[in-house]
Amino acid sequence: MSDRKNLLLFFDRPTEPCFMQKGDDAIFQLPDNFYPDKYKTVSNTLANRFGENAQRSIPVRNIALPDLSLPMQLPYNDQFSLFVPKHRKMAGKLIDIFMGMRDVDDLQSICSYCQMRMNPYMFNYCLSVAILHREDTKGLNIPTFAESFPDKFMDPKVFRRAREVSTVVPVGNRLPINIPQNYTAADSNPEQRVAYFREDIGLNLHHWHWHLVYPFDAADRAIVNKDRRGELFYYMHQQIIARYSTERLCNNLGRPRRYNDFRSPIEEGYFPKLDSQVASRAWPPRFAGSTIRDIDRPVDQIKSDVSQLEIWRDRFLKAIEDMAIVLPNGRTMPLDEETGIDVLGNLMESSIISRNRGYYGDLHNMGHVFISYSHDPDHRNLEQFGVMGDSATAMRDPVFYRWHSYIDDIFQLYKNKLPPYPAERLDFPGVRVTSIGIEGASGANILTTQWEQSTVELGRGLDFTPRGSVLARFTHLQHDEFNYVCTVTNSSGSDLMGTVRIFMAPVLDEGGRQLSFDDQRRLMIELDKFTEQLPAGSRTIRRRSLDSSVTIPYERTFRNQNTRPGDPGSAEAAEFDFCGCGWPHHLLIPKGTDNGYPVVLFAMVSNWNDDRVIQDLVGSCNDAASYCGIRDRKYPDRRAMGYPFDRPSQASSINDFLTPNMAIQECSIRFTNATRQRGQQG
Ligand code: CUO
Repeated sequence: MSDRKNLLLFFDRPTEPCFMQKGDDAIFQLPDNFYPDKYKTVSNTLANRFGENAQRSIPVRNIALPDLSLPMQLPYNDQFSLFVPKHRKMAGKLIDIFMGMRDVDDLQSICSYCQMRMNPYMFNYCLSVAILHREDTKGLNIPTFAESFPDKFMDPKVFRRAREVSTVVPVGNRLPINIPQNYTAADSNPEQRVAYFREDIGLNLHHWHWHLVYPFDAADRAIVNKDRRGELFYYMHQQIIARYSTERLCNNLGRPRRYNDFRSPIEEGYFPKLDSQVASRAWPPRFAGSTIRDIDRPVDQIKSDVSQLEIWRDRFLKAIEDMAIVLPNGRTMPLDEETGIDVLGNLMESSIISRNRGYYGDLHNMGHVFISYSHDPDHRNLEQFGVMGDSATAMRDPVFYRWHSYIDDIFQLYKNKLPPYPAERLDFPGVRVTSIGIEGASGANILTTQWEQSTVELGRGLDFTPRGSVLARFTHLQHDEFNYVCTVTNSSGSDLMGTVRIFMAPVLDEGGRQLSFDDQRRLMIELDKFTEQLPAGSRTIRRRSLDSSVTIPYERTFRNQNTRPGDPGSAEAAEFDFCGCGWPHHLLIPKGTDNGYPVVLFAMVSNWNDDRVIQDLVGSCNDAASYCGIRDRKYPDRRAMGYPFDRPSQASSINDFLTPNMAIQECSIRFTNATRQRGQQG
């Protein structure tokens, strides 16, 4: 049986054929018939040439190949998008093939065959999904996508310099290459003020990883049909919008305007300044004032009219109006209080568990597709899609947030139909939260942020260059770590368990006026959620910002394949692989302002008996569950995601909303325009 760890070698230098060196020391020994035609005549020479230097030669089993014709249809050098229906089908097929391999040896064989022939982006995606979901590969840690395909995350100038460095300078003497900050547009473009957020490498990795953990399509329904998946789609993206809106407010910009009129031009342009190394092409831009147009691209098998989007949208609105959806058999199914949001989320994502794909169509995905082809809707210029077409790059573009604001608005229409939570569904009798506050580096209730520089490894993604580590240094937002301090009184006379829920929201709108409670509620950012014992009497709960249930530690966002804990297969490592999904910790706190940006901090302790989900959590990664769920388990909170702010309320202000088990505190976020190196604490 071959070592399953070898599978990870397929992520190394994705366009170099796998008979060349992979990883630090290995080559795959291929059966003759596995060599692509262009190499067949020299297969012996190649095997000898690359085999000589390799310390480890991995024999590949000669298996009967399954029918690969569908995934093979995607040209090697094209872009790959989960939002394009045809690509989704091809990927679904390839995932099924990978999932269906009898054992690791067979999987390795099929991978070595596919790696040299198939579109590298699609291959990488499908193999990642398979490794995450196969029983015999659980616990293997797929490398961070930014290392395999750094070209999706950074300025292409870096690669030229990286090639130069890796060719000229010996390993060990190489200095990191600087990636400039804010290189995609001039400072005079107001949208540029939040480029640090949109173009953050960790943020885009999180989004890519989220969609990897929640694939749309596979023959094995279990891979797709995860607990409350549709609701999580709504909630994770809702939180993106709340967070981005807050970043904008900190930077003197209005909240994102919904993209809801498909006939009017999109004001914001976006010039990505990214190159695809696989396609040897620059990512196409979208000019300011572009309008989406009917798409007819035979190569991508997409023919769809803008009016189709409007039809689907109207069906969603009708379903929410009626609080019932139409099923394929013509009957209706009510959207109830508990599961309605999940049903809507699945319809909107249009995965295979959508209740009626035929009727509600593909609104969310096709929105991405229409926008990403607006520069070449009929392929007359032979251009590929723009960044909105790829989950690894979509969040770079301002229009992403306008589209998702609209999607979110549709979900909110449904939430608005639900009755406000009555006091008894908010209160926790006997439990009183007497205060919540922040112990920060600069004093009580002050949060502090600045820039930080970190490095990411490029060596694994630099195909056809000399080997060895090449680091790129990039700049991102960072906050100083802090503690939440919450005092709670339990006067019930007996010990209780509570769930502490911590949120934060802006106080003022773009005009400097007090936000209405309904607006503020929609801007609530989840910071943390945890279970706590509440012995009779009073106690002070201290909780570190680092332990947030929405974020994953910095090291996991940018993890290096070589520096992971434990051996693959160990319990420690098993907890690791799902965990690439999670909000990057360095973006936990919005940027704030030089003078201190006012926010309200909110804490609530709810009754754990009403929240808890009984399940065994041993051996699962559960530290970023709020936005990502828990692998193979139920979502670990029975309440609606976003509770208690997921529904409108009759309260006129946040003060008015509070029950005794809640408390608020005005805080401020102070930004210092200085840059420190990672490792220095401010
Ligand atoms: Cu994540 Cu639209 O779903 O990008």
